[in-house]
Amino acid sequence: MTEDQKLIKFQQRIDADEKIEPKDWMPEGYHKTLFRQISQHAHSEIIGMQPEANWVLRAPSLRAKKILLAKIQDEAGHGLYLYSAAETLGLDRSEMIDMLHKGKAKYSSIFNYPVLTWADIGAVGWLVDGAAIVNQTMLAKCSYGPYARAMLRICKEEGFHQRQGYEIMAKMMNGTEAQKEMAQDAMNRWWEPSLMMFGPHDTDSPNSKDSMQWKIKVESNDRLRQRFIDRTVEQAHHIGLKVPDANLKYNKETLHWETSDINWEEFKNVVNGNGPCNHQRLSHHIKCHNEGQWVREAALAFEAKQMSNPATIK
Ligand code: BYC
Repeated sequence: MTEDQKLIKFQQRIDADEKIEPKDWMPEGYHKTLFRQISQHAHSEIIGMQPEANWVLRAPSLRAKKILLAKIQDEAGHGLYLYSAAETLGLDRSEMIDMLHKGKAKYSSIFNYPVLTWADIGAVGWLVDGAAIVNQTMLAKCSYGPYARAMLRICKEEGFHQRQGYEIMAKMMNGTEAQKEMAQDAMNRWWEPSLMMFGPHDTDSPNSKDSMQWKIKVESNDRLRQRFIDRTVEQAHHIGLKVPDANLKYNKETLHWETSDINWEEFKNVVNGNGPCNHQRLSHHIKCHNEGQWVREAALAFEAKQMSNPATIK
């Protein structure tokens, strides 16, 4: 088969909603885009543990601490599924981590903002995981089998994460004036960064055309962002939170909430490494990775010992 024929056949499989599996032929661009997105997604899950981990020791009750710990462990699991999905494309996890440390791979902009109060933990669960669910429910229909399958499990867990965040916010909005102010302040700081998670407008998104043709993404950045806005504005109003946008308006014809445009300068700045916590997040990751070198070496030595003595393999 010529290269052109392979391309036509590949697109026919995509159009017929067949899943592409690791050993199948795929165009170089498909491989590259998938690898970029899945590895970026994996890094986001792992870096995203940092702001929440800072609050484990400060959680206001044993119940809150247990829930937060379980959530953070879930995020680690998501990172591992995603690194495994990315590894099916031929690079191993250590290479991906090296790319992250050298600034050649990104992670989600949202994790470069500080988590200042307990209400921020609520806002992260409710808004950040809420935005992630909208995006990932779409990615569960992605044409690449390992990524789509990883998403199914991740989405189930994100549903719990979103609800625990909303519960924190609802409790605070039912509390003292100081707690209400704290919840509103967290909402004010996390609303716009959450909208940025969906990426640039469709017209400014260089990867969308190919990604949509290949069904890596099956819905556009703006469409998903609008879905998140419509859901979340109602949830905010339900517990008495104000959406921090003077131009927020319900359009009775389109049946959608309209918002101000996003501060794209800030988005670019954060994505390019100049957000409030970029340096802190990456240097912490590098430090922990280096400190964990002995664990990786011990695991390899153990594996080598097991392999050299098959009788010990259970
Ligand atoms: N942040 O052409 P576009 C979680 C980049 S973790 C940073 O639209 P694409 C959680 C984009 O990479 C879940 N960069 O790109 C964990 C591209 O640059 P490059 C996080 C962004 O890929 C712990 C350029 O901008 N979710 O839930 O078609 C605790 C142009 O964009 C961002 C994911 O990672 C951004 N927000 O679409 C709590 C979802 N947006 O690479 C919670 C997986 C855009 O060409 N990723 N860029 O240099 C995706 O779905 C897609 O990659 C995006 C962007 C929708 C984000």
